[in-house]
Amino acid sequence: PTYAWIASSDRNDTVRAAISVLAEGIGAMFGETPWVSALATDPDGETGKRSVGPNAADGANGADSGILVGTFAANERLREIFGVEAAELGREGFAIRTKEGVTAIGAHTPVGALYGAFHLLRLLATGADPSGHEVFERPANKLRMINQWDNIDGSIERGYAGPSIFYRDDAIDFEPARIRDYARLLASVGLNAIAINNVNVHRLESRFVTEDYLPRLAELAAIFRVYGIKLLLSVNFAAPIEVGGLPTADPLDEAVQQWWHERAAAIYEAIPDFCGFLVKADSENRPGPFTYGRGHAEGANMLADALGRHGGLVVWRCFVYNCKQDWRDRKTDRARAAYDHFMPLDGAFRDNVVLQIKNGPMDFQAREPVSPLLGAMERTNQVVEFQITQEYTGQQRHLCYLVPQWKTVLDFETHALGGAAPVKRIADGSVHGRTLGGFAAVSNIGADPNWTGHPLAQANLYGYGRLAWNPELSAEAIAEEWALQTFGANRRVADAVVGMLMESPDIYESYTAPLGVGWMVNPNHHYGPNVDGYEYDKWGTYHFADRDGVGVDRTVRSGTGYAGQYRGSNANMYESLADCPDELLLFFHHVPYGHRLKSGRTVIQHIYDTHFDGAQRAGELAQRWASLEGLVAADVYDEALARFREQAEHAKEWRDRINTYFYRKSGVPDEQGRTIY
Ligand code: GCW
Repeated sequence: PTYAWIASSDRNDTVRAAISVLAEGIGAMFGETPWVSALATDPDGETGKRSVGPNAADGANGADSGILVGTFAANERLREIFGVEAAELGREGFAIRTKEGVTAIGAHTPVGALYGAFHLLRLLATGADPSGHEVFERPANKLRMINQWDNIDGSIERGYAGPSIFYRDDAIDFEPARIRDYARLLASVGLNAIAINNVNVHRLESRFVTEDYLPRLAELAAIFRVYGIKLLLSVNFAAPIEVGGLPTADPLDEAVQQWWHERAAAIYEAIPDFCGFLVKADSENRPGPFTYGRGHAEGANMLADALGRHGGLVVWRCFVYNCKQDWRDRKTDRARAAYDHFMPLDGAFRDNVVLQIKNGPMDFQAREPVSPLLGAMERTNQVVEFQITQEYTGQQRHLCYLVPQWKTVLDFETHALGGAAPVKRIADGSVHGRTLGGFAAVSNIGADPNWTGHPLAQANLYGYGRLAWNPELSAEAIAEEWALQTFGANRRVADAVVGMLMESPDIYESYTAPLGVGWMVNPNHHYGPNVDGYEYDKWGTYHFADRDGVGVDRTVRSGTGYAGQYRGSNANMYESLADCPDELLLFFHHVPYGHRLKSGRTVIQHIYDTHFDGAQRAGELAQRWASLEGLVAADVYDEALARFREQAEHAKEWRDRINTYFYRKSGVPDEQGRTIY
């Protein structure tokens, strides 16, 4: 289709952003940029005659088709087109309808219109019939957050795509245009909140809550605001001491409370729509309320009271565990920790506190069970936390499309309230009638020109946003949307890319740690194989492999009791050696190498087979990508090819190290006699 014009009666930066998104997008797709009505472009709104606005939308100029976009309040024509149907859209939803050449995008708020604009582009890029758009959408989740683990020195904790776009050399230092592009990118998939600094809050970042930094942070907030994205800050629980000079950070101390109240007031003075604080407390050596003999609820509520009067939130992370576990202690289990710490506090948190719970009980491994804390608490707001950055899944040098993993988590039936309670319904708040909930995820972007290092890793950020908006979308549909929008309407490229994305998590899992046992990476940086890297480390995260068997006994009967944290049939399924799914076997059970899986293979043969197979398929990924030479832009092609080649080589190293380790431990030869060193 060609769109001759775009019109709106809104005089608002966000609707203006929607219009430029449409104009640019349509220009890029169809080679002809529509004429934008002056009313819609003039920042002062004093335009008068040149405006076509709603009149053009009446279809007065016959053959010319165009787009009418904006809020119902400002556009009478949109009210007429959608009428009572608009009532269902909520604050961030939108409707799109094409009739007689006019495509109407209507919403109750400017950001709804912006989401609608991006959706129209998505429809056009994915080949929807342009003459018959009829869409009503609203997001499933209220909070759709991204977390930056960026530090003020410009580094990014677990960042694999270059330095930070926000900071440089111990200063907040950014190019507004790049930040605007990021805001637009996040809004294009409907994300609406960003925590702008690492949850490990270091010395200078602890001062972000002071006047030293608030003016610059306000500039960032202003850029994001246009795209409907609100700012959060990660804060240091000990800031009253480290920044405020107080002798304590005890949440029940009045001077401490007063200090946070003053900080909150100053923040809201600078950033009136500030979203809130993100807090990692009493976790991995970060300070927290435990120091003062207080609990998480007392800590979180104190901050919640400071922010609450301004409408702010406290997002409190549940990644709390003993990182100094003694290897002789077979009862302490990191997997149990989040549940053990937080379940007893259900109902103790203020309404403006949200607990942020990692998707699994450990730490973003390629395979983990779903955190049993999700859904367990009935009277506490919860968001599920994913990791888009590929810390344990190949660090954006290996291809690992994470959306299938996230789908598995979201569809997991928790059996809360007796059933029909998958994680996605826990996160959106509907199962327990919570008004606050949603998704959080650690970003995978940096200053690399392509944002994510591996060009195909963009699909993970895209997919995260799409799932946060609508967790019913399939991993494949999301991959296809992304491929068509990224590489253009070339079926051959899209099919190849979708196929590679969809197979990638299985390939990655095949050549890395087997059967859900996890870890087996090099300590600290977490890249590359090291079977015993953490086994004899002080951070002990164990697999207990010896000459007889491997795996962690987390049963109630003879192990750590972790399996008992699940509800109903889930507890029984994981407890039972016979019912535990193969892919999680070693997470829940310690078994001899000769143990037979449901697949019919022994554990040891499974390890050999999957590692040979995974490494081979990793090699094929490189060939499959190579077959697209000339069909995708040369720079993207080259960048990805280099990474696919590295993955292919590195997968062989993984294969050999894992196979060799288990061959030498067990003494059991490969049935097929393949080379194991
Ligand atoms: O995944 C682990 C990382 C840490 C991280 C921590 C967390 C920000 O290895 O780098 O710290 O989790 O989630 O807090």
